[in-house]
Amino acid sequence: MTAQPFYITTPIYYINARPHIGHAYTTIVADAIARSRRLLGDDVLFLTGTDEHGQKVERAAQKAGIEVTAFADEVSSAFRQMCVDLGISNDDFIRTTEPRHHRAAQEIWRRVMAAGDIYKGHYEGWYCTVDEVFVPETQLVDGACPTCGGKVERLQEESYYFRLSRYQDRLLEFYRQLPDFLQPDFRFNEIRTFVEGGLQDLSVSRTSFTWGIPVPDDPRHVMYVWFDALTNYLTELGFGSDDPGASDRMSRYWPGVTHLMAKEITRQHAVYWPAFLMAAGLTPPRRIVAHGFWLMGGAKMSKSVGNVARYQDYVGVFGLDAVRYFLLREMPLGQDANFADEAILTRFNADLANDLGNVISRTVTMLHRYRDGVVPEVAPGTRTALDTALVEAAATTIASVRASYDTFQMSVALQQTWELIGLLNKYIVEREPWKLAKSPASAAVLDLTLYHAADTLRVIAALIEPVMPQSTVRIRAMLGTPAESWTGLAPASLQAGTRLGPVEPLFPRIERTTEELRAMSDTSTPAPVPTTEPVAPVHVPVTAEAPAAPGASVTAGPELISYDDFMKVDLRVARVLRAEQVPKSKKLVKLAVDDGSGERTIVAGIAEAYQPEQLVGRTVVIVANLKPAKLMGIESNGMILAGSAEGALPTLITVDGVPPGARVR
Ligand code: ME8
Repeated sequence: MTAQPFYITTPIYYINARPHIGHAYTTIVADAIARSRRLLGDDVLFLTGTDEHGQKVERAAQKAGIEVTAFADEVSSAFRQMCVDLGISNDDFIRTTEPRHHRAAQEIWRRVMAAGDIYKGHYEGWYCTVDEVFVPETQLVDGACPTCGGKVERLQEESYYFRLSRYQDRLLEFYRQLPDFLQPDFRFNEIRTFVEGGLQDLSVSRTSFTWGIPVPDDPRHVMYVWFDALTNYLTELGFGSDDPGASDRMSRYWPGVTHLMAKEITRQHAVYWPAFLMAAGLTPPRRIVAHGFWLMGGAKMSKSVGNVARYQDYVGVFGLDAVRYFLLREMPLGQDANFADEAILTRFNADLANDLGNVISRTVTMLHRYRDGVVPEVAPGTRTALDTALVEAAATTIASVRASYDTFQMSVALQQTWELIGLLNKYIVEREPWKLAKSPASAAVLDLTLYHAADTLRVIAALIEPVMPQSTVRIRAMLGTPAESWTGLAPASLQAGTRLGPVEPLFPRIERTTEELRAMSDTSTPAPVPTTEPVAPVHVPVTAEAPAAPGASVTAGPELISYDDFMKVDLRVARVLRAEQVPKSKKLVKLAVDDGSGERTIVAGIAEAYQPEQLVGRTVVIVANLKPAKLMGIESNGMILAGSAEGALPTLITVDGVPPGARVR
């Protein structure tokens, strides 16, 4: 089967200021869509770039006291860098100041002119430079721009006009024929209503400044920035060039394009752009997808207003995949969402550290512990209803995630994937592999459980790949499984005998208050170095025994002890002075701790969860009166306490601010 072409674009961003979370969002959404299409075997072309002409940019350069082309180079490169920083898989980055784009914009102008749809006139009216739009007097709100609320200016100049008024019927007919042209539906309805209300001819050139593409044969005029900018989508395909490959590229990728953007520029894309194309004898784009706004403090996050969050700060604190996850999960397509530190922190710790991170470290740790790090064989006919239900849920999730991507509902796709993660967690809790491991008679059920847990994780790793590509690579390294596409993705197909890699913490919990986070993400300060607390660390007794199951029942459980018995255990606060990995041991770390009365050595089984340097300076809790024991030839004097979900890596119990030697009770 030959690959289907799939062309996707972001808006090209104005370079009046640096990129923020809003631009990061659209670019990440486009990236996730592009990646999903590649996983489905499509021939993807993914374009982003910068929109560099117009009065807004010219003024921003003047304000910065920099020559406009140098200003454009500098700010455009910040958007290019954003793509690198965010792991964007764009195939090209276009700048409207490039000669190839000048050629394309002038070519489309000539065609529209030749069709008789551009004529010279005189514009007298209002203009909003922030939005780069002409605002009819009747639409002013208290004398200000109805979109951004900013000041409008009075213009009075000679101008070319595009005969937009001629296109009302053709546009409405086009909309009728493509009922999913603009998503979501309610936005499409707004656009239809706007066009049904009648269209006025559109001013498409300016004479009062020069930072733009000259109008062919009349260089006193520069093209209206939107006429110039929209053409970028064709420039990419070689439109207007004499490149012999251009017509093949045009027929391959046009008109089957998906233009992604936020809602404020749907009119330009769904009304003006199709009309310009019709006038030039070209087919309008196939699809427009309009998402909502990220709000900050209730208002749209905007470069022009200045209430922006820097993506760099959040990537620095949470890591790239976590930011990508948050943005795509938090905003359902078409709706606005609030950008708040609390929400990111909550999602990070709940969805990533607790749900996903835990189930991975649990499963991989148990496979290492109980099956020497090798995926076991499943004996035929041993699957029970519980296993079948998990396999079926994985198959359903694959289908539903694909369907959600088809309609650009990434937030729904992630929700569906997290439901599967929840089911997998339940499956493990129900099976209690740590109990099965204690009885040789349960070996086959344990094999089955570990096999299906690892297999479901393999499916989950594939499903999150478009949004969290780095995490997918890391999960596969732990599972020992190869990259795989979405075309043949199916549950219960993990190869028995696969050797797992070492377990590593994927999303260490972040133990910070939102105030601390706010200070870190303060846009006036440079991006801080990430200092995250590692996830789930364990308690430290190094025994061959599997730890007790969580939530052991009190009635059937161990004997109750008296207060006096409890007080026999001397729990003390200690501070880690030095730490080093015990040679030839995967699990052991040798620690020198200050217990308030002096220094002592403790050997702890936490090497898989912590790097030695992460331990130094930590204030931990130790059992101070444990009989000394020799571990790998080193005498250990005590034990460090940690908690861990069954099968997961340990998290140290820390008591920051309490001095060494203090009693814990
Ligand atoms: O409009 N929430 O460029 P622009 C969500 N050059 N998305 C946001 C956002 C927010 N608060 N702020 C910005 C232009 N965006 C024109 C486009 S295309 C031919 C020309 C994103 O720099 C969103 O994609 O103002 C929005 O549509 C785009 O940035 C606007 O970028």
